[in-house]
Amino acid sequence: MPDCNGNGVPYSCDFADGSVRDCDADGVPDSCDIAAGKLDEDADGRIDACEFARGDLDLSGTIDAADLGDLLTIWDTTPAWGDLDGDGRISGGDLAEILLKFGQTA
Ligand SMILES: [Ca+2]
Ligand SMILES: [Ca+2]
Ligand SMILES: [Ca+2]
Ligand SMILES: [Ca+2]
Repeated sequence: MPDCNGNGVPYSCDFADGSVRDCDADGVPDSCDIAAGKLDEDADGRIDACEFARGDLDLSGTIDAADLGDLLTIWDTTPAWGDLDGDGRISGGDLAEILLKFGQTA
């Protein structure tokens, strides 16, 4: 079994004991995904795509007014991120998701 994070434990065991996250569910620990080139611009150890998917569009760690502003900036477009309900457009469903999570930690 691969052990990309070098802790001597295969991924499957890391997952089993909850010591690693796999927020994008591709079977590779987030830390390894990031090491392999997935974006983590805010360097919090979480793949930015996952944070976007949670609604934290500015990677501040919380869902708040700034994220709402970002959503409105990309309103009615088909960007690579921010489509929280997965319908392919930034629209009312995504706004509802942000409002639902408003004030939460990403
Ligand atoms: Ca992963
Ligand atoms: Ca991040
Ligand atoms: Ca935010
Ligand atoms: Ca959408």
